[in-house]
Amino acid sequence: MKIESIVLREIRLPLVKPFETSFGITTDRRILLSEIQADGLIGWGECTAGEHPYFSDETVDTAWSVIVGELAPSLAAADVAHPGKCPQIFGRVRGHRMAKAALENAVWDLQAQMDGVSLARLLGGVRDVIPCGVSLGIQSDIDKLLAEIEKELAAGYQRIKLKCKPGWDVNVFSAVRNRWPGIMLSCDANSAYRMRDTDHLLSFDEFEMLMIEQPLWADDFYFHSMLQKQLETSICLDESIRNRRDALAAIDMESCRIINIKLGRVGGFSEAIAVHNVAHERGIPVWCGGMLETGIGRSHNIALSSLENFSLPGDVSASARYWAEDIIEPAVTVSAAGEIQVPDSTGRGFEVRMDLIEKLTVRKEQIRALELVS
Ligand code: OSB
Ligand code: MG
Repeated sequence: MKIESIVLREIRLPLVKPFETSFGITTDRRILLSEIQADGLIGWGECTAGEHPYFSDETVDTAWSVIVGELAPSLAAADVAHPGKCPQIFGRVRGHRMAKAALENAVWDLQAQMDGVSLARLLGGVRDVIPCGVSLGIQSDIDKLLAEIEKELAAGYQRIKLKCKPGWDVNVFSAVRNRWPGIMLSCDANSAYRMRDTDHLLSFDEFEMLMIEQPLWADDFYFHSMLQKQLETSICLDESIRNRRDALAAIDMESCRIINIKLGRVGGFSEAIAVHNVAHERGIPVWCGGMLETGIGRSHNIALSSLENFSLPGDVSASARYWAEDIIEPAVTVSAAGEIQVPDSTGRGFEVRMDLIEKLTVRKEQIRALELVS
């Protein structure tokens, strides 16, 4: 494909309710969108970098700078024979995986349209529907959380994940388990604990959760492995897994028994598929994480989740849980069985609401392939 132009935009979108994790509260999102034009078609990407470098070291601003200064010029100058070539095209740039994913995923979206197949099919997906769970942020009190859980279970969600941190953990799990002894439950610490908390973490076992996500340092495998040896509950790694090699190391060291795959965190669809495949070969189930995406990132998450080894409910849920108005049409909805239908129409399977995006845009920059040649 011959890329003609790359448009970057920043949009602002308030969440319908604040989302609190062990590293902070998000109320309004700043979201970087990429729009790549080639052969009369447009592919869309979404950068999952946050407003602050708290989940990862990338932010909307670092991604913007690296895309404009490095990645977009390299992509516009390259002959992109297949979207799987993107990691090689971006290979000189170290790190900045969320920035890379914002472009690579748009190229996959374009390729699916060119081939006249669904994005899910292009990626090798086999599922018609994907199982869904929800990630519930830290609340001001337990009763509020119980009311949230009640609502999400009634909506059909198959798994409840509770954000936790010291002071918002066993007391909360205990209240939830008392009320719902049988639900599929997990927790996510976003690396809020240390090895000195080992005895405390071992006390989580009594709540029979499906997994404990990223209890320790964001860059660690060794101490997670030490912890997993003592813990009955499976550890799931999120932040620690940046690529296929990390997944292999974590699996071989038994640092986790489950892996959360996020497109941005691993640098795009190519690496996400590689992580999926290596986990599949070793019998480690995966699920798709979320980063409070708009419908564009959400549609990419749905396509990814259609791969065979995405056998556990992910954090990909309905648009209305995040946004009063999503920027795609139709918005993402979840059935009473807690499933999202994987679109089988061409490309990502959702229309982009250009009028709304224009209205929400606060910053825009265009990189043209021709300008680079001259
Ligand atoms: O660790 O999974 C995480 C949101 C922001 C940053 C990190 C995480 C999350 C979530 C939200 O858990 C998942 C969602 O999009 O619903
Ligand atoms: Mg997580």
